[in-house]
Amino acid sequence: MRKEEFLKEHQDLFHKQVSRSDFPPDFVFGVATSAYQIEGGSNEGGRGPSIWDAFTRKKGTIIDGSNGDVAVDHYHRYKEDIELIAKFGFEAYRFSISWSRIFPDGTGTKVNEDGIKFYNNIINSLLEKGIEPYVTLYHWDLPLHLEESMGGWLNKEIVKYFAIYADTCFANFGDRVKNWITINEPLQTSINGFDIGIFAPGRHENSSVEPYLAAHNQILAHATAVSIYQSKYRDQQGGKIGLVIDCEWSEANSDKIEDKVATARRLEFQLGWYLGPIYDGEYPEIMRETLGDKLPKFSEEDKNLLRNSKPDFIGINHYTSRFISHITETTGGPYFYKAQQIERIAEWEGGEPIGEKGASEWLYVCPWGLQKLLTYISQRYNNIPIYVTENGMDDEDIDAPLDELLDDKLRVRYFNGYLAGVAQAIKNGANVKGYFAWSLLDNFEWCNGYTKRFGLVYVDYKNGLARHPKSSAYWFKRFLKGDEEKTSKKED
Ligand code: GBH
Repeated sequence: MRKEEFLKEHQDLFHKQVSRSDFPPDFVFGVATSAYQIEGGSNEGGRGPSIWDAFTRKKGTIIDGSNGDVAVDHYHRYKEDIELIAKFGFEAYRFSISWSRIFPDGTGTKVNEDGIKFYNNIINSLLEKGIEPYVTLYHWDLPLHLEESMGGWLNKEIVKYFAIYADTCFANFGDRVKNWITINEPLQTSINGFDIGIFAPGRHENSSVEPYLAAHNQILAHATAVSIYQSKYRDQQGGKIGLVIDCEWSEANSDKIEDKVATARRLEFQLGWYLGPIYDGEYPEIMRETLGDKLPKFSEEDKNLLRNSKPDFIGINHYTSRFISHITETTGGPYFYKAQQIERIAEWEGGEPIGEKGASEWLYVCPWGLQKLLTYISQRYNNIPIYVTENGMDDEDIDAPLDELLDDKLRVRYFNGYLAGVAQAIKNGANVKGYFAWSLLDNFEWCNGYTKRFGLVYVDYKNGLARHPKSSAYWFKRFLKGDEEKTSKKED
């Protein structure tokens, strides 16, 4: 791909000054987190263990040997954290509920009232400040008992337990929570959990089968929860429910037909794998052709369920983009990539990186990718309402004077560029309803432990987990409060 030509065609979003007025007035701006990454309090309030508690204890799984036992202690500091969300002017907060705080062994036999109380406190504190809660039911922290006793997502019985858990959350919180997300990034559970094995439960032994089974059961669990919400709660509570898919943008590496086909295939394997069943009642044709019997089948009953449980919106988690080319040699490497026969390229023709690099290996700053992704989803899936439920970048955890650590210039450029991309996608017709920055706080970044920092707010791990807002948090504040504050240079 030739950079000059490409960027001429897809305008350079970094140089647009984006403002709140580029978005519809009812567009929602929020900030996001997830339970295991921030809560800590792992043995408090009756919480049962999750697969991440067990996984982080295995040698070699987490780069710095850390875990989420304390994380950033949001369990005790949620009030302070909600103050921060309010201070920067966010209108919404996306967080996840830890399943094993509600049902310590996951089975739904005994509701843990302390868990209910904890999330009631969070929801009520948010509403007091006028912040709309967006609640994810599952952000990867499966109750350990469900993994150990029955194989977790590999066993179809999990659908039943997820349904009880979801129902319990709707019943307890749905009078105040109007936006529900069933599952976060089922792709990551499938691939990193059951093929590559870098996420809990860390399996890779049967990677030509298990990822597809784990995906299948997540899709059915999602649909069952939607169906419960829509039949039992929606009329009374008046909320909406959807799921969150993660997707990089894929751009063909050349005009060669095989590269274009590989790119389309890649998008089907990321988005279509989940949105296909949910919208069309079936996996994408290319997946069925490629995987044959390895891909589970939906029964008539399943199809009926899928037909009658269409989500109200789709959440998209998006961070980065890649050029894709077709390969014929697929020896070695995770099964998933073999199944797609793709090469994922992070360079322009000539060797320059596809974008500035974040701290994570996989993260390059390419705002045009989000614009293209939103347009693609709108066109491919019948103009469904979309929320960008995560978007952000990370810095390395380094030792430097605090004021330098807090002045996150690249992150400010990232948000400005990606938001300009969202605004452009909306102008071009995409039905985007809201945007959530990832993440409120530096936190436990899964297999990277505390070595990568995605926060708008710096957390000082060496000094009592003190919170220090970064420049990007103040950037959002000015952006969200609009022109009235733009004129005042003062940053409190
Ligand atoms: C999100 O996933 C998660 O929802 C969130 O919890 C997390 O903190 C955030 O990302 C930042 O990582 O090494 O090339 O195989 C985004 C999906 C999953 C993208 C892991 C990168 C590794 C890609 N991410 N993936 S690679």
